[in-house]
Amino acid sequence: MSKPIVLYSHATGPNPWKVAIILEELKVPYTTKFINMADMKKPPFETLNPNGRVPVIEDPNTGITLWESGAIIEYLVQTYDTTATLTYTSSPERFYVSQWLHFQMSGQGPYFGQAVWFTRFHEESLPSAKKRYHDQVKRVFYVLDKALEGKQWLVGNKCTIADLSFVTWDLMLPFIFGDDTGSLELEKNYPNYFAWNKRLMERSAVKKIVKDKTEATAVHE
Ligand SMILES: N[C@@H](CCC(=O)N[C@@H](CS)C(=O)NCC(=O)O)C(=O)O
Repeated sequence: MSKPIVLYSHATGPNPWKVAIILEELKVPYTTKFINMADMKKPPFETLNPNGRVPVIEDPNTGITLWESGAIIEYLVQTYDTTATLTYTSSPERFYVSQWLHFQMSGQGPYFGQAVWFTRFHEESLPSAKKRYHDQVKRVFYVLDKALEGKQWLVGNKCTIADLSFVTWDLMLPFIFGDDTGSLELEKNYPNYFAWNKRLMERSAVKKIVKDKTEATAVHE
C-alpha cells in the first residue's frame, strides 16, 4: 500500500480538482491541504512551486514534488496506472491522449480562466475582453463537439485522462456566463459535447469530487 500523496489545493480553483479526479479514479491514497491565494505567493508554499499556484503534489513514495496539473496527471498515470486503464501505451493512441491533454491545458484552461477573470474579477468592465473570451469558450465546445461526432470518448473506446481533464473547467460555466448560461443551449448546439459531458459527470470519481469541492467551498470561502 502506498503512502498518501499530498495534494495542495484551493476550494474554488478548478485545476487542483482535476488532479483529485485522477487520484480518485486510480484509487491512489491522498490527503488535501488547502492554501489561501495570499499564501501561494510566499514561502513556504512558493518554495514548492515558484509559480505560486496550485495544484502541487508531494509524493512520499517517490520523493517527487510536482506542479502544473497536466504534468501531474501524466506522472500519476505513468506511476500508478500500471495497466493503463486511463490511458494507452499503444501508438498512435497515446499521442492522441497527449494531444487532447495539451489542448485542455493550452486551449481550455487559459481561455476559461480569462473568461472568469474578465467576467468576475477585472477592476473595469471591458465588454470586448469579455466577448473575446466568451467566444473562445464557445469555440472550445465547438472543437470538442466536432471531435466527438459518432464517438463516446476523445481517444479510442474508453474514458482516459484526455476526457477527464476537461471536467473541472466545464464546472465553471455558470460562474462565467451567470444567468446567460442557459442561452448557450449546449444540448442543441453541441449535442456530442453535451452527451460526453453527461457521461463524465456520471462517473463515481467525478461525483465524489463535485461533492468534495462543494463542501470545501462552503468551509474555505
Ligand atoms: N497551468 C496551471 C494553472 C494553475 C492555476 O492557475 N491554479 C489556480 C487555481 S485553479 C491558482 O493557483 N491561482 C492562484 C493565483 O492566480 O494566484 C495548472 O494547470 O496547474
